[in-house]
Amino acid sequence: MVQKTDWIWLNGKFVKWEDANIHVLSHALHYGTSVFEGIRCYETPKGPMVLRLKDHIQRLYNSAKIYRMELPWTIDEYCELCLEVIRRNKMKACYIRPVVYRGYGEVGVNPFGCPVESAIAVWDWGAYLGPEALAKGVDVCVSSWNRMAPNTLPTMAKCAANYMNSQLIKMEAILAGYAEGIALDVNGHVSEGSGENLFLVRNNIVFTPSIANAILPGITRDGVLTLLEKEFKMEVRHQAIMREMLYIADELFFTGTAAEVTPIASVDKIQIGAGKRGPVTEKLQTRYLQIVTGKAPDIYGWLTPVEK
Ligand code: PPE
Repeated sequence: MVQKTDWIWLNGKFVKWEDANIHVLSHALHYGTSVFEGIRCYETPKGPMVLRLKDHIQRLYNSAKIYRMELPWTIDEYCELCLEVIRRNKMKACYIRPVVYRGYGEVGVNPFGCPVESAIAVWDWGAYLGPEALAKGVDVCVSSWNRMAPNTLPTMAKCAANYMNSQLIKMEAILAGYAEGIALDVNGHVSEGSGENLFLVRNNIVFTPSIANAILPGITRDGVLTLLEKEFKMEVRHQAIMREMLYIADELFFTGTAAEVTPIASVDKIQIGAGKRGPVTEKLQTRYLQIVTGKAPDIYGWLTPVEK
């Protein structure tokens, strides 16, 4: 169970964790009318720092815009609210979950009669794919489920409804004994994990599915691309990736706010490279974690201090 914290921000007020409730006839519950973010706050030598706060809130606002939901707060005001939730709960490090949804109003598919509401919660969240995943890598499968086809559910919106597809991928993987599943897109090209973007290294070239391969445009993906291109001077190709490229990769890894940089040891029981964290993955993971935890200078301006 999620470890409770004291306060949740709900529609303009701070309420006790146990009082942060909504009506069972809320539109979001019946029709998936909700967009959200997942953000990490790291403990650093200069106090708690939120990673890529404005980029996440910008994506939240983009998701809301796609679904015609209007918010009364500016992006800067909403960022400040996230920081205030962390302060009130006195968190040193945490996961931040802002959610924007249609609440209680009318019933029926038409969402326009339901109010746009929002909540921000924080909690402690450790390694996403298990405690040993970051060092040892995870065993994954290719899912029998595809990611959404274009013109169905927009994958650039981080909408709750998309995560029904993620849940099918995740449940199938778990029940088959894997840590995670990789979904292909509707054309059979590699897309992403149920909650992570994917990278592949082969002959010193990095490959990652393009935005058109039904992925969420990950903010960790963006950060990792910066490090690979600017610092490691590696060639990166955003392209359609064949399933079999996974099997013959030298290295494979997931990226995500929750997953950070997680190596993949095998796919469909085929060992990837040496079957453990590869050299590029290790270097990247180390550099990424050093920046986000404030052990290396924040040269890209990724961190926002929580304390005023
Ligand atoms: N794809 C999907 C489908 C996804 O859910 C995430 C984040 C990513 C890619 C990576 O995006 P980014 O976090 O911006 O680098 N998944 C979030 C939620 C996971 C959950 O179980 O909840 C996360 O990592 O916070």
